[in-house]
Parts: sequence; structure tokens; C-alpha cells
Amino acid sequence: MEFIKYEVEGYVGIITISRPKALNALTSVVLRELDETIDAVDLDAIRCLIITGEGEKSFVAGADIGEQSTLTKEQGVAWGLNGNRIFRKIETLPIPVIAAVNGFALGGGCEIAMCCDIRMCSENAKFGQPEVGLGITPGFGGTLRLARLVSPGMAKEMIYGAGIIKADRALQIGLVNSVHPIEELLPAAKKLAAQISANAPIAVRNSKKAINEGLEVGMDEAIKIEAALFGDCFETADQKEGMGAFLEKRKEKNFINK
Ligand code: CO8
Repeated sequence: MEFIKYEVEGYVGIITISRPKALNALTSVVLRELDETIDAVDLDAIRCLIITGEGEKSFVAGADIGEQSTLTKEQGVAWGLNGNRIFRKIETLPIPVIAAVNGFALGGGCEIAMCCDIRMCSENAKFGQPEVGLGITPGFGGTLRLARLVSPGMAKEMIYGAGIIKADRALQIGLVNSVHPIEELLPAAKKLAAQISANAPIAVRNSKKAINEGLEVGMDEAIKIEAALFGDCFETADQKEGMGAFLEKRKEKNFINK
């Protein structure tokens, strides 16, 4: 891999998008490598993923503008569908994904952060969907996820105005969960990932599925989804371990993802 680094620390996988000379902008090669890296994550062993960018200036400064500049209408559709396919894969990955946003998260960078379950950012992070200033719309899910994550009005202000917001504003509107000094961002993301990984993996995965799928349907349908995923946890070794530990007043728990 030229542009993607993948490391494993315990139960946590850390993906670093690494194209620092262009502020980690996404070319088709970067996207292909990201796609292949996601496919290669060992879902039996890894319980949480972190996605971050190389360096202290930029998470991802968008899709590569040079590469997009000569696209035809048909190629634009294909480019958008391909990015969306990969980002949707991240969004629907069985395990939680944390975006550790270490600087610029613009265009496709904001969009990749939004397909993660949780966004944590550095104090110097900046978010925006500058596409209309480039003569295009957001194309990797920006119009869809920003409106759902913050509010339609706030998303419209950001997208139509192509403005860039700082970390404190992103926190205020709910685009990120927390803001950290840059040197503390990755340690904080790893700490949360470890906390998640210490819990029963099947229960965490089913919770992710229940939240994501429940948000896409009406409440009555969502209740059925939640009930099925709740029921699915029973009779697992980890349900017996979790409840057993409580009943035996035992602090240590050993969840085995079964
Ligand atoms: N694409 C290509 N190169 C980039 C990008 C990018 N998105 N962002 C930065 N770079 C490059 C610069 O060209 C520069 O390269 P070089 O040194 O060779 O000139 C290098 O990275 C460093 O950048 P700057 O010198 O500009 O650094 P500054 O600190 O002055 O500015 C900014 C940083 C503000 C982040 C600035 O680089 C910038 O505005 N970048 C573009 C941000 C942007 O508009 N992103 C949105 C792109 S469009 C998009 O993501 C659409 C996604 C969906 C597409 C679907 C299409 C169908």
C-alpha cells in the first residue's frame, strides 16, 4: 500500500490515510487502497477501528481536485457512486469506527468522517463542504449525512455557503463528539476504542446495527429490528459471561466474541 497504513494494537485497528504532500486528498488509488484495507480487516479479531490522517495539519482535504477536474458527467456519476460504495461499507461495517480528525476535513474528508460512528477531532480541525465553490455538489454522501447528523438547516448553510467551521463550532452543532489538543487526539481515540473493545463484541455490533438500521425506518419497524438484535445476544457465551460476572459480583470479564 502506498497511501494507507494499517496497524493493529490489541483489538483495535488503526487506518492512517497518508498522502501528506496533498494534505491526504483522496485519489482513486487512495480510495482503492482504503477499500482493500477495509476488506482485509480481520473482523474476528478486531473490535473497533480508528481512521485518521497523516500529520498534524490535515485529516483529509477532500477528493483530489486535479483528478476530478476533467471528469465527464458519466465519469462524475461513477466517481460519486464508487466513493459512496466505499463510505457506505465503512458505515455498515459490523464493528464501530472512530474518526480521529487531525486537521482539515473538507469535502470528501468531512464525508469520510461522517460515515464513521464517532468523530473526535483536534483543536485545529476544520470542517466544511466546499464543493459548490468548485462548481459541484458534495458527492460522497455529504448532502445525505450532514443533514441527518446536524440538521437540514445547518447542513444547507454549510453546503450552500461552502463555509469552513472550526472545531468548537463542530462540537456545538454535534458534528463531533469531542475536541482534543492535537497530541492528545489519537491517545483519546485509542482509549475510547479500548473501552469499546472491552465490552461484549456481539452486543456492540448488534447495538451499531440497531442504531443505524433503526434510524432508516419508522419507529414500529425500528422496534422489531431492536428486538431481534436484542434477542440475538441471548444464549451467547458473552451474555452468560456479562450477566454471570454481575451476579457473582465479579469485576473481571472475559468476552470472547461468541
Ligand atoms: N485535491 C488536490 N490537492 C489538494 C487538495 C485537494 N482536495 N487539497 C490540498 N491539496 C494540495 C494543494 O494543491 C497543495 O499542493 P502543492 O503543494 O503541490 O501546491 C498541497 O495540497 C498543500 O495545500 P495548500 O498549499 O493549499 O495548503 P494551505 O494550507 O494553503 O491550504 C486548504 C489548505 C485550505 C485545505 C487548501 O489546500 C484547500 O482549500 N484544499 C482544497 C479543499 C477542498 O476544496 N476540498 C474539497 C474537494 S472536492 C470533494 O472532496 C468532493 C468529494 C465528492 C466528489 C464526488 C464527485 C463526483
